[in-house]
Amino acid sequence: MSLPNHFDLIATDGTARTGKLTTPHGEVRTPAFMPVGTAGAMKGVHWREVRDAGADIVLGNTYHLMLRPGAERIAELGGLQNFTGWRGPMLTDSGGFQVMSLAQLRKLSERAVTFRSHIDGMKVELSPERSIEVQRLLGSDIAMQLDECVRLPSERADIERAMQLSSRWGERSRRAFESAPAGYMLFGIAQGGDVPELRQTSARGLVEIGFHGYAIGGLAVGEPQAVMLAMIEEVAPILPKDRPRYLMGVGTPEDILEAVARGIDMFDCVMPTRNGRHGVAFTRFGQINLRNARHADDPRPLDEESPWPATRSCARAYLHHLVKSGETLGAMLLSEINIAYYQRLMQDIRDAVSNGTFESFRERTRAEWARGDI
Ligand code: PRF
Repeated sequence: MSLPNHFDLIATDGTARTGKLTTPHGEVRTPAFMPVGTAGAMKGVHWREVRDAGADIVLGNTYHLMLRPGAERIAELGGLQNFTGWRGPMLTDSGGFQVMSLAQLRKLSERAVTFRSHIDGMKVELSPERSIEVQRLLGSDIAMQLDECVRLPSERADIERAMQLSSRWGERSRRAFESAPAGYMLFGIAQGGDVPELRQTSARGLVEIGFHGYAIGGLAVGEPQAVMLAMIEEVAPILPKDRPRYLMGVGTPEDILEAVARGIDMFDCVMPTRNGRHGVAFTRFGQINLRNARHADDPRPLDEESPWPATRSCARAYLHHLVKSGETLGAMLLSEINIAYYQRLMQDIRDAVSNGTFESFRERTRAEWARGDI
């Protein structure tokens, strides 16, 4: 039986789309970028700034939150929104990414993945059913199915086995989600590595099961950008046009622009905050490494035309100084500046799709990035 649809497609421009996803905690304008707050916190950035920057939705993580502080505890404290103070929509990842990223700490079986906690070494079992239960305890607006993400390059046989396991786990996740209250959503995740045929099989299987939305996983895991884009082109046409499509863990501003051009609606990535902590700013002129000595005497802001106060007003020399001295504020300002840059990019993308000018926007933006910092 097909699930209710909470996504409204507002406009399309070629294959690019803009729309609105309605969740129990508010609306999400798409294409959307979801900043990552893995353990219920955006690293170095207050929710206020995340909201002011224009983010409608943020991401949390099942694996991390179930270990600490624990899903049952968060449920007793009124769910993630009450617990963290972020009042808007939240999407939680299922733990499927940790199957890859914590490969040394886990055992995989048909039934479940068993982790050795990276915190205290305790054994924790995560089955598709437990992942859904945890995500429901967290009060997540959008839950993700448990899947197995594999690194690339990998042998075709390993990619196929993981894809098929992910399909079966998708079915179990869907069954476990049946009793969820109205308005809450479950997304399936397509796997299949860099093999077009496996990507298609995976996507068809998910559509057959039926989800509120569809994610593409297992990309941006070591393959060249051209391969990632080719895989999106295999999967997107198979997915129902009226449902949201989410490319997991992507990416650079350029990846996002190219994926939107191929019909993707949602993204998440640690890049704005992680690169910010490492002294790198995202700007209209590409990435700028503030550690570089050339900024030491530069009184200019990163971008004097930016609407974001820190981007427009902080001297590059000051940011350089903060980063070089290891001041916490340097990481905070750059993380905030980067989140604001990503959100501004998404707003510009949405406007361009609405106005039917996405192609010229894409060309202009790429030319600006290519020109570089001057
Ligand atoms: N699966 C899950 N989360 C993810 C991924 C995936 O494949 C990726 C891949 N880029 C990021 N996050 N569950």
